Amino acid sequence: MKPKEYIPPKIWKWETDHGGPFSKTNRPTAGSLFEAELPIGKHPLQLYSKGTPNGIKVTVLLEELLAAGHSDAEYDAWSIDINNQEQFSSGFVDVNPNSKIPALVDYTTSKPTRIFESGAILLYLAEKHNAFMPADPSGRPEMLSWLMWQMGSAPYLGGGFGHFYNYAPVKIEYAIDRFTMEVKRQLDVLDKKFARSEFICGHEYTIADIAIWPWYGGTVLGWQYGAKHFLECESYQNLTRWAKQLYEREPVKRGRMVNRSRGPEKYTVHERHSANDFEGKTPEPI
Ligand SMILES: N[C@@H](CCC(=O)N[C@@H](CS)C(=O)NCC(=O)O)C(=O)O
Repeated sequence: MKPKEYIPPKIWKWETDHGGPFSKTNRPTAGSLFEAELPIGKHPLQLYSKGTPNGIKVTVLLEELLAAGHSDAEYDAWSIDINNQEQFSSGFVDVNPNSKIPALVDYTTSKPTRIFESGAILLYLAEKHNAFMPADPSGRPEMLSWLMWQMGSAPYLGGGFGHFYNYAPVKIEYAIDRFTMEVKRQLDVLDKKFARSEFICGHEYTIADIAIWPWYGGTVLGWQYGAKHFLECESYQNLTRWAKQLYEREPVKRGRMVNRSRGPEKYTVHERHSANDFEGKTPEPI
């Protein structure tokens, strides 16, 4: 049966319940909804996040920095319950006026520095520590291109495909077709790149890999939207090779556990305040 056609009214009006799991969270206005301070821990970096793909990017990089010996990358990772509107507290909005995780505050600067947008946070941390960037500056444009590619492309995978395939209260063929087409094209872009190159920028592992992995690696490993077979992810063999190769890294495994809110307790480090928080925990196997 075809869904009833929607004729848009002259002016759109916000119904507080449009249906779907995010109907109580999403709103057409910005700004804080209530007064509350953010907690501050003892480390130089304070991360306010959740274990979604955008959050995982940052915790993977922080764990990579610590594993590489950058002890000033020690961080507290606080959990922001985005299903319970904690992203709309006055304290969070001061750090990110866009009310989305992840958001970071660096207390090592003369005045605390706030950073929001996961791509900006990756670049800030990589530049600050001069790590996970191409050793030769001539490689920087390629790395920035893939980092920006990820930031521009993933909303089609998450907000487009993931939303209409997995979350929308009605299955709309037109929307699923449109975003499936685009996501398969993106997966093919990556698969063709990884046929020629170990990492996204060649032989060096950079923040561009770290940005792409939770979204596109997570999709081909079957962690996103239950869509592995629908998208025929088995056919993207080069992308799958790269996704598995990254998940062999201990810091990647650890980063994926931090602030995680779904799945068994043993795979989850709800908040991370020191390396001890991983004790008794185990990464989810592929
Ligand atoms: N472009 C942003 C997107 C961040 C984003 O969409 N975060 C989601 C979780 S993955 C969020 O906080 N959603 C809560 C909301 O929309 O209210 C980034 O990369 O940091």
